[in-house]
Amino acid sequence: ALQGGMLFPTESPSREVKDVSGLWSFRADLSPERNRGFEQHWYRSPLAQTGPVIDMPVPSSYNDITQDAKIRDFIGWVWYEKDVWVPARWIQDRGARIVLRVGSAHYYSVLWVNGVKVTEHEGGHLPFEADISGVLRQTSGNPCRITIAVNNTLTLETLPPGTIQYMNDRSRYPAGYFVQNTDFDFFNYAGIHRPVLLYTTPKAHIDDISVETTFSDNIGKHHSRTHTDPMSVKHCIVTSLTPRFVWQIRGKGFDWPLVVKDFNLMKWMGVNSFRTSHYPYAEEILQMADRHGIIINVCVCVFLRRSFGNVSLAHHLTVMEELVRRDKNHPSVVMWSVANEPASEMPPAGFYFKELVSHTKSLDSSRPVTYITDSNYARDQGAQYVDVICVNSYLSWYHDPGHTELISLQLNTQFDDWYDKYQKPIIQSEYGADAVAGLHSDPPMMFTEEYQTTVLQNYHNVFDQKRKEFVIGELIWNFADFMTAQTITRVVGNKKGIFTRQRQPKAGALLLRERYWRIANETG
Ligand code: GCB
Repeated sequence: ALQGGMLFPTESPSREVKDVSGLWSFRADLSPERNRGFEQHWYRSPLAQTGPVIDMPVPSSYNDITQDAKIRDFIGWVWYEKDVWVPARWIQDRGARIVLRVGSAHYYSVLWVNGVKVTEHEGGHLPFEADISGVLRQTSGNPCRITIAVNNTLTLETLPPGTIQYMNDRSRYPAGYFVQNTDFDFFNYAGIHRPVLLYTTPKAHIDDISVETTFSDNIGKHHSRTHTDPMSVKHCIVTSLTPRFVWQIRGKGFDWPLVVKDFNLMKWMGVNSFRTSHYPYAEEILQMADRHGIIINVCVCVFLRRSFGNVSLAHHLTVMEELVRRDKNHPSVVMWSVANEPASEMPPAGFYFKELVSHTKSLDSSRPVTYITDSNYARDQGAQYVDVICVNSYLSWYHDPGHTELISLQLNTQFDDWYDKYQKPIIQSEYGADAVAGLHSDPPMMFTEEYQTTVLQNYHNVFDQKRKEFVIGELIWNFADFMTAQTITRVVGNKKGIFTRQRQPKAGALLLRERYWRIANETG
């Protein structure tokens, strides 16, 4: 079990917060073993003394900041460093506890203060912190030097998982050549993605709070029910979509203008819900959702394609603990999702999801738990344990490309199969088609705006029938285009957005806008 709470740092008469984000010094460890930084103890002295450094903004992914493809595609340890002034009164006040907190860094992080290691953390999207009062008071002087080493390597034991593949054919690859393989399609952006804060609390302080709300109506505004009747979720998610907070230049770095723009776009469209599809979003985004009455399905991880071993299960349980600890008090959070598109037809998946779902319920018995499946209903091993069945499908895209006339039949079959087997409410958690903005054809062809809207329209016709029965929600994939790894199936990224990466609407956005407002008016 986790030690202590993870309250969002907020200023108060007894607590101060100092944001030390901004410009940091940076170096990628390009040595063949990626281990020179640790061998040469780069944390012991200022980073500029052990080699060249460049400017790196925090928060931001480092990948798109420079003109160097080696940095864009880097796998391994990168080193960040910043000198910060800690207010003298914090040091002198022996009753003050001084904490260093990182909102998130992808994926594995080690932190030093004045050369002394203060913590390490595994996991790319949740906060971690260390009490540095002792170190600051022992190590002499100001300013204080913060060093953070971050490693983005993904293995079968990480969430999301990946594999490192060494290419040993010397006639085709130089010695030591390796690639990072992943099963997910978003670019593996890396670095310090959310603000770095110093904050104080008194030594005697409240460490954690659990808000418990009772459920008094069927609208789904209340997040924290004492028991969960899955069917009571009905009507709470009607129209929704999946934003991806991945923008140009800053990658996955937290960015207020983008967050506010995206909420404005969601309100303009009449969206009442979104899904943090593949990893936990920043707490600031959850706070925005609380304030604007938009509900969220929070997901912890994506694409468990091959690893259902004990090591990954143990880590997955820990990440669920970190997620629930961080997000349990947000009224906007209505459901926990433990995974996206796992290989849930593999035999070990049954045990894995039984453990994962029951553990999550033991952490929070008030919210439904789900995972998102793209498996066949007959082979899926985990749906028996979830409260709501969430299905992704890409009819007339990855199957029967070009044949939108098949959507109606195939989608009806999809829903009926799942419902006949489980009698549980169903959410269409992804559907859509790539559209390169500005590409047109009539009759529609794949990759044009017309094709995307035709796919959506065909799905919507079925949703409108099934909504009267057991389909309780629909989430378009995707809110906006986003960057992916370079592959032959992606044209400078995934273009299934209804907005471009620059947040301009394609025809699909207007179609959905009309639909969401109409449904909102119909259902009040
Ligand atoms: C999915 C995944 C999502 C992909 C999408 C696609 O099922 O959940 O991460 O981006 O399909 O476009 O292929």
